[in-house]
Amino acid sequence: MEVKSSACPLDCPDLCGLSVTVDNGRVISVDGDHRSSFTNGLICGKVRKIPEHLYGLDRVLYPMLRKGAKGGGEWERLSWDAALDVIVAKLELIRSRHGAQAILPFHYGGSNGWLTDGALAERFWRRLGTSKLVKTYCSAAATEASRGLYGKMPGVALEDYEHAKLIVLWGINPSATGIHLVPVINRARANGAKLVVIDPRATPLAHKADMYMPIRPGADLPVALAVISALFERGHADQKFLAEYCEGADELRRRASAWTIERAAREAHIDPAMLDRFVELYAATSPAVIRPGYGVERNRNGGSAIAAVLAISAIANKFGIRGGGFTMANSDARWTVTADTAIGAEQPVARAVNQCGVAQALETLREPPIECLFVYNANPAATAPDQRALVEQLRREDLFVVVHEQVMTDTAQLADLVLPATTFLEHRELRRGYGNMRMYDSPAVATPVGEARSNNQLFGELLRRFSLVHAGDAMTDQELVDSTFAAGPHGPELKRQLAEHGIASPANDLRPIMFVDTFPPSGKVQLVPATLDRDALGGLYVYKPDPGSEDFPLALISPALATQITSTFGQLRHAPAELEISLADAASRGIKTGDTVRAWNSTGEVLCLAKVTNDMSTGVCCLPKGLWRKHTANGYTSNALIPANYADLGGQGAFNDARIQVAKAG
Ligand SMILES: Nc1nc2c(c(=O)[nH]1)N[C@H]1C(S)=C(S)[C@@H](COP(=O)(O)OP(=O)(O)OC[C@H]3O[C@@H](n4cnc5c(=O)[nH]c(N)nc54)[C@H](O)[C@@H]3O)O[C@H]1N2
Ligand SMILES: Nc1nc2c(c(=O)[nH]1)N[C@H]1C(S)=C(S)[C@@H](COP(=O)(O)OP(=O)(O)OC[C@H]3O[C@@H](n4cnc5c(=O)[nH]c(N)nc54)[C@H](O)[C@@H]3O)O[C@H]1N2
Ligand SMILES: [Mo]
Repeated sequence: MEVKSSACPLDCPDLCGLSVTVDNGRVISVDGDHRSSFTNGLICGKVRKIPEHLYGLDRVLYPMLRKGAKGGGEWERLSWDAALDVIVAKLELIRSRHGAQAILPFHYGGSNGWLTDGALAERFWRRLGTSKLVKTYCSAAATEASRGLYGKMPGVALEDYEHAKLIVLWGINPSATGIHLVPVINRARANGAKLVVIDPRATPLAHKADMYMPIRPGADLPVALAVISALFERGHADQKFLAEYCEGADELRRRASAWTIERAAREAHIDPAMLDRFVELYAATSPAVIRPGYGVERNRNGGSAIAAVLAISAIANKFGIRGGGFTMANSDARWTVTADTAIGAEQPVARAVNQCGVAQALETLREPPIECLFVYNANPAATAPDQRALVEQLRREDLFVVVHEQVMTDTAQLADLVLPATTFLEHRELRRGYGNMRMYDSPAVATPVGEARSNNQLFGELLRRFSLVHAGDAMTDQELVDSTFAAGPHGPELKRQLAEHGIASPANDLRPIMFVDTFPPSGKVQLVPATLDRDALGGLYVYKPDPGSEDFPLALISPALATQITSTFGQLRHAPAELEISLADAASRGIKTGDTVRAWNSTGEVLCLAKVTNDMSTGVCCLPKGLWRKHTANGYTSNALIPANYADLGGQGAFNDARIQVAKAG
């Protein structure tokens, strides 16, 4: 037995250092390590159980070619050589007929590591000249909004929440999605901090909060604007700070002025007296920190809502003190190196395809049509909107679907060709955090299962077979890591820290104080940035009312499960899906816990079990993201109820904006 160091590159803000016990190349157990004081030995239950993912029955072991009908489950085992021959022949044929734009790579953050996400795959697609996937699953609206207001400015370090006297969790559920913040919040509360939670669902921390606002999904914008307006009207705005560090304060004040506390509270279905108390509590307390989560961005108003929430800290000037301000995932503000240098190829002009509209793109794009979908680091059949339409497209005989995967996901099951992928314990990975601001370089610690190959092995081979390797290209993982660190001004320093300590920190302070140690790169906060004002669908800070109708009155949200990372590890879940519904909505429909219910709208239909719970506000239902098709009675999940609509900024998927009806299944 040996104990080896690794780090978790899954899509989670916390980035845990891991200590892995390995026997003869096989992972026996995984535990947290203590290289980072933030994660400090604590890891989640899902990664602790990762041997079940590595060595389970669903693991893809060999390249497999479809026999019989799509999705029929019959496969022919191929050698890697034969599988690569199939890919080359097929891509060459499509390219000769239509050009490379008829090929669409589909990928997201299955692994957030730079060697897996980007690197040789990205170089291959760029040099081949395929259509380009626009990544809009997550943080697209939030990134546009935070960049627009503050530029690449680091926010409050999660460690520093310990110093806050008021913590506002706005559409975020750290008990599931970033567990290391929970003990920090607990310590702050032991020191007298107040906790406010704004969420349509009573999360574990909402139950403990001093103030809990069960907001209507998509109504964050009016609430934030009402807070802004009240801060101005009541003399809580810091005029000196606004004059010195902000532009657009008068214009924001004007746009917010339509939203009184009463009007916003009515729109958001919350208690106006509580919202009023929140304004006074926020104005009176320092340090006060706001942590907006991804619940805020995934609706028609999401970009404007994030912008308005982030503006609140500036209006009242909660900066200038440790633990005061806000935190968004602004990781690339912190690292002076990027994956771009390792990619080493410019993005050519290419047709852009929004990943949240992939079903529609497959259905409607012509000149050229998409004839190959090449999937890796993602499971779109379970994670993209409009699942019914996407599954139909994936079944198309004239669409060649390649899936490079660790396990037989819903997407892999519909593929023409499945290729076995290594996990992060079986390949080297380089990863920086987007919450916990650390970096790890973790070597492979286990022997790959079956014939699994890493993304760089696969795409390196494709680069060679398509004669797309240029002289001097970084090809091996070592060369890719070296070229990453050779580029940035602090690359050598990061490399030195990794070599000496196995962990690296950003060049600037790990825990900067906003507007003391870090400032917006342009010098000023743009409260009504011209770029966003131009780009925001429907206008920046303009509220689009609730899309609920008599036929489809219930808002459907699909937040994260504690037991999975989106759909990752879903093969290990045996429990059927449960649609959470409020007491009032269940009673009026005669629904009890354990009943099979039908949830539907004009996009799709789901048959699953009901769970009646006090945790859901009236008018809101929840069916978590990442469930697999096997978890419901009719093979469709919440994504079948989510139309391919976008938020107002960034082409962000509006996952939490669906409206549905629910009835007891007859
Ligand atoms: N265990 C686990 N951890 C994860 C993930 C996972 O799947 N499982 N996923 C990772 C990824 S990819 C991401 S992006 C992050 C996401 O992490 P979070 O930001 O926590 O996102 P969600 O869980 O989607 O939603 C957070 C909360 O927003 C609420 N919400 C929904 N709609 C609205 C709304 O309109 N307004 C407000 N105010 N709240 C709303 C939900 O009820 C939920 O409690 O977590 C990462 N960490
Ligand atoms: N209903 C609903 N759907 C949502 C959301 C929502 O709020 N509601 N939120 C969205 C969000 S926040 C996100 S981030 C997306 C995530 O959606 P996806 O990007 O599809 O992420 P996962 O479901 O985690 O699937 C990642 C897959 O990549 C594979 N993988 C991991 N590492 C590697 C590797 O090294 N190589 C290869 N080839 N494969 C690998 C894993 O086995 C896994 O099957 O889902 C979105 N979908
Ligand atoms: Mo995400």
